[in-house]
Amino acid sequence: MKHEDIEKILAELAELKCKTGKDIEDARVRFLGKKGSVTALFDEFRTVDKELKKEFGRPLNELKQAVQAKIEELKGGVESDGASEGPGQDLSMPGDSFGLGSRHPVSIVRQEIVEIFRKFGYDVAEGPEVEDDYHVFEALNFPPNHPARDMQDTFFVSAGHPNPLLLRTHTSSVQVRSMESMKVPIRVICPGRVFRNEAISARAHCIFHQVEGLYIDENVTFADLKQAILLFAREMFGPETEIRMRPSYFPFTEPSAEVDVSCNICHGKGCNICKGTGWLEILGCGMVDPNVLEASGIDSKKYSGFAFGMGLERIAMLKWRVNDLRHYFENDMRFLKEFETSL
Ligand code: 2U9
Repeated sequence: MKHEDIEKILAELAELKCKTGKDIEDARVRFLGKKGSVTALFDEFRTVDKELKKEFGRPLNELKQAVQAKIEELKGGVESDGASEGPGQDLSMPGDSFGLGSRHPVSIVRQEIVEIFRKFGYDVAEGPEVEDDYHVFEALNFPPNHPARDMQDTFFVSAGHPNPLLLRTHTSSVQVRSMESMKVPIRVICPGRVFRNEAISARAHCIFHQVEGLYIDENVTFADLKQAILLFAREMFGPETEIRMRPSYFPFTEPSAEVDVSCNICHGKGCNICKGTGWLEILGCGMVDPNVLEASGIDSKKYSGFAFGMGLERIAMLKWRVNDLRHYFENDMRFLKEFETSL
């Protein structure tokens, strides 16, 4: 990638003259179309190393803006080219363009995670955000008086019913539906939006996104879980990544664990990102509790399984070192534009 490539296009742009709407559209395609010269530079940009990204990110974005501005300016200047049906109307004029925009960082990490598990042979499943108590709590072994079932923690849509409707607090309800509808072996990954009645702060939000996974077959062991998580962590955070597991508790898995990855910033030496520990927490997991298998009609004597879950905002915060969760929900263009080249 060279600065001359950018300058050449800028020179071409300065010389650009268009008589008709068609000329403008042709010019737009020449610069910004799928095979356009600016698009080609953005494609090349994706493959260059970090240092060059720093050097070329801003000039490339400025180039794109200059082309878009010039096209808009030309559109304001041309007169009807005679192809119009009535006086003062040129139906061949292209519509106003709104620019391409870019993917949201949470969407970028979701796609990355889903692609990794798709490679491992997992299907992708989605389910309703408004769920019933049975699929969110009952089938997942939550006792009747568990705090998550309280109005303090969960948004209820309808109450005073034996199986009230509520906004799902995790995507585990989607895996329950997969267990009901699919035949074992089941390998499924469930990305989605979840809701919890939390006060909004830098570290918590009432809406966030999860990816959860479930694997059920004969003879699935904790060793399989550990290997799946290790392979995922190395695909996601780099081949040198190590994992460690700490015992934990969830109503739906037994035994349960929280998983940390080695900090890829200080490589275990301790820095302010990993708070001096050398480790970063990324997900929770465990062996599916036999009660959960039985509730969905799966014979827990014949089959076993593992499950895991992670918060996407948390992973995105670690990936881009963003220290306030609220940035992901405010749609401030200055924040979103930072991810224009991370497609
Ligand atoms: C079924 C059985 C078991 C899903 C799991 C976790 C552990 C977990 C949290 C990570 C951060 C939620 O986003 S978070 O707050 N999740 O730690 N989730 S095991 O277990 C299941 C799911 C479905 C049928």
